[in-house]
Amino acid sequence: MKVALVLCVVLLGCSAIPKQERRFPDDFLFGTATASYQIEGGWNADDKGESIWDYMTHNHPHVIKDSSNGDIAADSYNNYKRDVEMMRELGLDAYRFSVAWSRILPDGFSNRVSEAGVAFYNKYIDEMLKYGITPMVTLYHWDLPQKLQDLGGFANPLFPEWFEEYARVVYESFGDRVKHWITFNEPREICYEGYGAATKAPILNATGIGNYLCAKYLVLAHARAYHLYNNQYKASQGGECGITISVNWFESLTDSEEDEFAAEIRRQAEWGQYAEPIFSAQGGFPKEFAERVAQKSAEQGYPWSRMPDFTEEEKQYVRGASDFFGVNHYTAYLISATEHISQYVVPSLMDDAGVGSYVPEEWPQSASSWLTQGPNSILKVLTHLKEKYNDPKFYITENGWSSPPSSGLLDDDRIRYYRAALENCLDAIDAGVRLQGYMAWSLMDNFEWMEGLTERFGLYQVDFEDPARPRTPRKSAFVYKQIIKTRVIDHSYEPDTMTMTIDDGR
Ligand code: PNW
Repeated sequence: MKVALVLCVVLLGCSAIPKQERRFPDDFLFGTATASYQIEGGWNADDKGESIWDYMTHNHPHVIKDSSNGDIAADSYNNYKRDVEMMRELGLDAYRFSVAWSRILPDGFSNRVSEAGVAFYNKYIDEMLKYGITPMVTLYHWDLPQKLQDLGGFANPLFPEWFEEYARVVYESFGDRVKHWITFNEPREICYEGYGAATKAPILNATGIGNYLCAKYLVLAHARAYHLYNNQYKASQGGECGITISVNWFESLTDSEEDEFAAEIRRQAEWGQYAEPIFSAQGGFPKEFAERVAQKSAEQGYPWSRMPDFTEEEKQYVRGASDFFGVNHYTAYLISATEHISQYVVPSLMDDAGVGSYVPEEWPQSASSWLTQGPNSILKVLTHLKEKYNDPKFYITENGWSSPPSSGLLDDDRIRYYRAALENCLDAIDAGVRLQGYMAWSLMDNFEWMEGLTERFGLYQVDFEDPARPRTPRKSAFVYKQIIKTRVIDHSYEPDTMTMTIDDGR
């Protein structure tokens, strides 16, 4: 058996195209991603309103590891031309960034639209288009107007209406030039970390309750913004609208049935909650996990499940409401039904899931405690989602690797991570996955949320000590540039200089 397998691999290896020569399609979109609060600064420039990250970092500075904040960040509010110059240096096809809700609508509602806010994004977008770079815009990357948080934020049943009105202003303002829309970035991090824990703003820590309320109204809000685009803008503007979900890989520790089921429960708890209502054939929250939460809620004396159900009408409205599946992928875990189980707060999502997770020591570790390089995890994610959700169109909307601030410009660990991830993208394309693009996180170092400036994800290093926030390319920037230019991953490529140029006259 073993001999046959080895022979098979050898023969396949000979007849298949050598890995080095596999090419990305010409229309594959190579890009980088960023988010408003992490790069822009200008937190109160012109008439911008306060966001939940402004509020939290100003009122509770110690929740951030180094007590830093995004008041200035990489100062893209003033450095936007340099940002676009970096995109040209890399030869990017696309650039994913987010719009700050409170920069466009200072009060959160559409009664007052900020002219200065709209003007800033117009300049940014026009500068990209001037050089043939396709903008991909996220409507919401975590910076809710504080005034809406004061009213309950994502836990308020009216949230979907507020979001729809904000989306309308954004489509009206930029939709003549922006053709790729992402409603939300990472529902899990918004709902679980922000409402069901205290690891992101608004640090509500309403464990096992707030996260599920948020999940329901976020999904409904997404569907509203999707239908609005579809019904009122798509025909004239001709773009597409989807959502980005963080899909880390959760694999069963052993091949026992119990562990397989435990891994499935954890996948449902982490991202199935958001993917299932939108992308599955039957709609609604994932069945087995919802049953678990309902059962635990009953045992705990709640009169209803802590995970609110969708009505049939809501299920219908949400099902199929996305033109593509945006995947943010970073890390992987092995899941067990009986081993490595921690004590969790009751009630909480992690207690509801009730499974153990494990990361083998041999998986390379980044500067972020949660981020390791598991084997072939992007390929496993993409083929799993393709099967489960009937072959949707995909973009990898984020993927990246962190290093400590002291690590400098020679980032071979980041290069290793990117090359492995991109090989997986080619494998996925070979396996028939409809993968249309890849956005590296991130164009440059930025404010890494609760970790402040202590973890760096940039292809470009940013000097946060210097008021001008100068950007310098890391070695990974040159390697990514070479891949984009040749559409091939050459594992032996070494840049012969660390000086950037703009090629192709772009
Ligand atoms: C993403 N996890 O967050 C965000 O979209 C970015 O804004 C962020 O800077 C980047 O990844 C790096 O952290 C994540 O625990 C945070 O698996 C946590 C996880 C995944 C993504």
